[in-house]
Parts: sequence; C-alpha cells; structure tokens
Amino acid sequence: MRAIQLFACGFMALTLTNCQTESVDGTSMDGYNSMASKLAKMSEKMKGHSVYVSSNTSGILSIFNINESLEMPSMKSLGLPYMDADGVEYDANRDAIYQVNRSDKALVALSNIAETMDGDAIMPTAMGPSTFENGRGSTLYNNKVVVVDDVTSGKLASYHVNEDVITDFRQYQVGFEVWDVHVNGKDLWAIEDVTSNLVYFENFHNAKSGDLMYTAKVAIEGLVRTHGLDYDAMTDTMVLTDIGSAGVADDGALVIIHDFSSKFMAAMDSGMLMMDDQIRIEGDMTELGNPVDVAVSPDKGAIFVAERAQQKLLIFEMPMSGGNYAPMYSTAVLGASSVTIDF
Ligand SMILES: [Ca+2]
Ligand SMILES: [Ca+2]
Repeated sequence: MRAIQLFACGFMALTLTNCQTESVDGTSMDGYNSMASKLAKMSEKMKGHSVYVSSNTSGILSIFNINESLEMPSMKSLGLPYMDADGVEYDANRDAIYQVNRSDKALVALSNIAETMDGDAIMPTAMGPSTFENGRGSTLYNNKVVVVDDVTSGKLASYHVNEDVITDFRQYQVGFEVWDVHVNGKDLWAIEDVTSNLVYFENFHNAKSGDLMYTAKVAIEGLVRTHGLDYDAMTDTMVLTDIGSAGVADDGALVIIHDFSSKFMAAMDSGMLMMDDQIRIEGDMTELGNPVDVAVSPDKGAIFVAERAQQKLLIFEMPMSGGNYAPMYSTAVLGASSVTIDF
C-alpha cells in the first residue's frame, strides 16, 4: 500500500508539483487518501504490463503480459484482417492500439484491447486515409501518430487519432529514406535507412506540411545499419538497433547511449557519436540478427526487441557495459516487425 501511495505521490508531483511524502493516516486524511487511491488506480491502470509485437507475415498481434515476470510473460494472440503490419503504438487513455497496416496502406485503430482474449479475431474500429506507400515505424504523441513512409526520398505522414476516427494531419518530405521515428516533447528523432545515421528535428511539433529540414545528422560509430530506436526521457537513454547486413541472420546488435542529450549535442559538430560513448550488445549469445525495432524501460531495467531474422521477441536486461549477453527471455514471433510497451 505504501508503495502505491508513493507511486501516486510521484504522479501528483508531476502534475501538481506539490506532494506529501509521509504515509498518511486514513482516518484523518480521508479526502487525500481517496484522491491518492484514485490517482493510484489511474496511474496503475495507465502503467500497464504489456508488450505489443506486430508481424509483417502472420496477421497476428502478439501481446505479452510481464506483470508476473520478465522471464516468463503470459501471452495472447489476436487475429487481424490483414497480414502485413509494422509500427505499433498503445494509447493508454483509450485502451487502443494504432498499427501500420501495410497490406491496405493505412493506419488503423484497434479498440478495447484489455478486454480481448487469446485467440480473438478483432476488426479495426478506425482506418485512416491511404497517404503512405511503404509504412514502417511510427510514434504516438498528443493524439497524433507519425508514420514513416520508407520511399525515396523519404516521407513522414501524421494523423489525428482516436479509437473511432483517424484523419490526416500533416505530411513532410524529409529528403532521405527513413525507417523509424520517435517524438520526444517538441522534437523528433529519425533513423536514416541503410546508414548509421540518427537525425534530429528540433521543434518538429511546429513544422507545417512540406519540406522538413533536419537540425542535425550524426553517424553512430561502429553501427552498420540502424533500424529501430527508442528513447527514455526520464533517464536520458537512447537505444538503437543495428541489423548489420540485412542478409545475415546472426550479426545484429543493440546500441545503448546513456546521457544521450549531452553526447548527441557534443557530437553535432564532428558529425559522429563515438564508440566510447556507447554500450554495445552483440555476439552469438544475443540471438540478434536483424533487430528491426526496440522499446526501452529503464523502470524495469529491460530492453524489448522485435528480431525479424530470427522471428522472435527478445527481452534483455539493461546492461551496465557492452558484451555478448543472452536475452533473459526469447520466444518465437513469426514476422516480428515492431514492438511497443505500455509501462
Ligand atoms: Ca543482419
Ligand atoms: Ca519504433
């Protein structure tokens, strides 16, 4: 109970910047307690325990519940009316999923996800306009989803989203092929496909449709070909995937960059973020071949990987230093193409 109260306190501190740190006596602080317990319930609900994995071959959305254990999650499979999916986002406010449906070239919404059971076939409750050709990664922010259109010479399509309606918001030409994106606050980070480049767009949220100029493009030393990225703002941790050669099924790696902001800003002049500033997971124990997407939870001390070549979901412990580590959890997910978490 104390842990829950402290958690609620943390939640209130974020919203009200005012917080009682002592545990409270229920008889004298009924109002506070009931508010705290409401907040606790809400934040507990907002903080889920699920890992969502798209497939680009199976027509299945896989959901893993890690509440009991990261090493032994329970799993449910949901059938979809399309086979080829990529970017996946979970909207905790609506208990909805937004998924890049590549078969129909549209972003779709899937609703009431918490109520679904293993084996259910579900239908989208909303479908967006077809404004991308070759959809890949995605990112969710402020009731909008940005979808990467991996065409020459590179596009981003963004949409207003909720569980019932998906409409056009803006379209941007970025001038290079993109694979994955992540919005943090007002800024956007993108992976340039077929390169080791991480690209920064400052103040993305103000950008109008049309040509979008990047603020900085930085190569990640030692990285061959990056695909997925995820960033945790609380701990300033960036994680990138390295698929190595697309045709080689055992040469993948993960790159973790702590104190990312200062390192990236420092690297903007030279155009390269050096090996010394990175932690690298690679080698025969890792099961990494073509890790196409990643989600990071410093809270759980874990990194979640959609591994396309080996067709798996992999969960790694957040490493303190580089090395050839075995994942703490590895399971088959046919066509694993994208991953997201709700905690
Ligand atoms: Ca590879
Ligand atoms: Ca991603």
